[in-house]
This record gives sequence, C-alpha cells and structure tokens, in this order.
Amino acid sequence: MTKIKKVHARQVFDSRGNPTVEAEITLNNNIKASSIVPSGASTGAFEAHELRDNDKNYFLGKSVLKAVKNVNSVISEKIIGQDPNNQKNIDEILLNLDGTNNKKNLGANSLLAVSIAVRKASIILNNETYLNSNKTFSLPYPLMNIINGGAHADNDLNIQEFMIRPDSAKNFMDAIEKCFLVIQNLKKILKSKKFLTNVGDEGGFAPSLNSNEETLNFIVDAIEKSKLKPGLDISICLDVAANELIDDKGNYSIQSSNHETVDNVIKYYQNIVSKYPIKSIEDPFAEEDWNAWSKLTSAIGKNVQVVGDDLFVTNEKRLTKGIEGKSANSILVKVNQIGTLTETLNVIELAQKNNFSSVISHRSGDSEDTFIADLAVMTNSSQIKTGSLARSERVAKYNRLLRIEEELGNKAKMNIL
Ligand code: 2PG
Ligand code: MG
Repeated sequence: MTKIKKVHARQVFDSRGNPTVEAEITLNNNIKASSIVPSGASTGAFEAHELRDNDKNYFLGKSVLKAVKNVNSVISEKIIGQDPNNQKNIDEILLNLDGTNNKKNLGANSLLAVSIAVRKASIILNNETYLNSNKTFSLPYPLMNIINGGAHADNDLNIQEFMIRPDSAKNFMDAIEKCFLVIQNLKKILKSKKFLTNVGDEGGFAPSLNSNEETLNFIVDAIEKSKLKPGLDISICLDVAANELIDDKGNYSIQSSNHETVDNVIKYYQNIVSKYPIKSIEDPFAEEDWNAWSKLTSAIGKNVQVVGDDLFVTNEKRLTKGIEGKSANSILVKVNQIGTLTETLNVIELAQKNNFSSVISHRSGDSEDTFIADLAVMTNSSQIKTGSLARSERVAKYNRLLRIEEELGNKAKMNIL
C-alpha cells in the first residue's frame, strides 16, 4: 500500500508579503505535493484560528514558525505511515490532534496546509483527471473583483468589493474575454476622469472614489462600452463586508460616513438593486446580525443571491443556523476559515442539499496555489471568486480553470447560475 513517508512544512510568503505556511507531503513512492495557506484581511470573528508567532522582533509578529513546527513535530509524527487516499482519516487525525473547536491549539494554518497537500498527493497518485472520471464536471462562473474598497484599498469606498459576473458566457474562455473587455474599458473610463488605475490587493482598481453610485455608474458604463448588456451578459456582484461597517449601536455606514439603521440599509439595498444590474450581495450585514440577514433575504432573496461569508465562515453549525433562519441563499467557501478539506466538503454538500449556491473563494492574501480552482470544479460549485484579471496569484486560478476546460474538451460546459 502507498503510504505517506514524509510531512514537511516551511515558512513562505503570501501576495501581501506576509509569512504563511507551506506543507509538502512525500509518499513512499516519492510522489510529492505541496500546499500554501492563504490569509484574509477582513476576517470573521468565528473563523478558525490562524496561528502567528506574535514576536514583535520578527516579521512584526506575523511569522508562522510555531505553526510550521507543529506540522514538523506532532502532526508529521501521526500522519507518517497513513494512507493518502483516506482523506477523512487524515482530517480526523488533524482534528483530534488539535482538539479545540476553532483550531486554536495547533492553528488552522498548520492543519490546512497538510490536509490539502495530502489531497493533492492522492490526486497525483491515482492519476485522477477530470476526463478519466465517470462524473460530469462543469466550469464555475468567475466573480471578478474589479473595484476594491474597504479593508482592501486605501480609498474612501466603504463597500469592499465591486465584482462582475459574465452570466451569458458560453464557456470559460468566453467568460474571461467578457470580463477582460469590461476591465479594459473601465480602465479607459477611469483614466479619462483622471483617476489612478493602480490595483488593490485582489487585482481590482482602487481609485479614490467615495460614492457607491458613482462606482456602479462607471461599471455599467464599462459594460456598455464593451458592447455587452448589463444584467444579461454581465451582472454586478458586491461584497459589502459589513462587519467592518457596523457601529456600537448596530447601525451601518454603507455609504460615506452616514450611519443608518438596518431598515434603512435594507431600503438602500432594494433601491440599488432596482437601479443597477446587481445580482449578488455578500455580507450585507455583520456576522451576528442574523435578523437583519433574514429580513433582507425575504425582501430580495428571490432575485438576488445573498451570500454569507463572515456570517457562515465555512462552518457547518453556522450554516445550519442560517438555513433554518433563512438568513441567506448562498455560502462563500474559504478553506482556511475552517481548516480541513473534509469539513469544507461537508459544508458545501450541506449548502447544495438546501439549495444554497456555493461560491468558492480566495483570500485577499493569497498565493500561487491554485487548488481552489479544482475545488470549485470537483464540488460542482456554480461560482468562484478569485480576484480580477491582474496579479499572478489571482490569474493563476483562472489559468488553471482554462486548463481544466481544455482537458474536458467537448465535454466542458458552464455550470448553472
Ligand atoms: C472576502 C475576502 C476575499 P478577506 O471578504 O470575501 O475577497 O477578503 O480574505 O480579506 O477576508
Ligand atoms: Mg467577503
């Protein structure tokens, strides 16, 4: 039987230059696979714990040598000799070793690096390809973040992400071309208005805009200049990341510095949804404001995708609560919010069984690791959110999806929105 021979972690760096964990698995037939853990900026309070050293004299406290050591000592001891094809067993060992609810002991970054590296090794071992599988696969629609605000940019836009989704794309290359056209036209528009066109953490532009409407107008303009129809060919998706916008009284500053009540914010969303081709809103309210979520979902959820990111944190318990309370109709899936692959697959299955769409997502601090592109295809997720068509750590995921599309040949098709 093929077994895991070696588990080795090291400290490497993410797209913001922050330290992160890479784990490498070697099998006894010398097959090797590795995985790099991403890291968020606008993190939810209920995410699994990201273990950092907090040594102010080394990488400003951000180094991850403790997590690396955990992999190279206690984790490797128990994982060596195990069957790489038994992912459930691997993840159970990891969870038992940690022994806490939020992975506070060993760090979700140490567990996840190993969990995904093992899966990648088993894919190589079994020569698993999409083509030689008897399942049918489809490509996810990309949600491309084209204007960055919030915690991801140094401008005055409160909404964190303005994204586009190419709803009429016939295939993944067509999806990329449609997004490419809108991005190029948006660049021209911004330049003509004397805005800077340098990019934020996820590759979207980060001009010094401060009004949501002005931003939405620019995007609609760019869609039309691309000879595409807003709402038919390209729809707009938002990530409000409202955790960052709530005050002590439970009011929100979605637009400039005005602090509005939940009811006013719902009216505001209804208003922009009726004026603009907005088809998806992520984190419209903060992570503990369950009632506000349910109210909004009942008001607009028929026509608009309401996506829980910080609300659900890829966690089965929180998703269960959201399904029962009809708090949303979609889940954002981030592997490092939960810390093992098995838990991630379980939460996606639960979502899909309950008619929630699953949107696989990168983090604002990401890397050359493209596993989430495969995760989107493997899990039949309808969408993937992995930044703009800029910055190699973002484009790498799109390139991986293009390779999958090529591999599938005439069996390739787009997922259903
Ligand atoms: C989000 C993500 C990714 P971060 O809020 O959805 O875009 O940002 O990784 O900073 O949490
Ligand atoms: Mg989000």
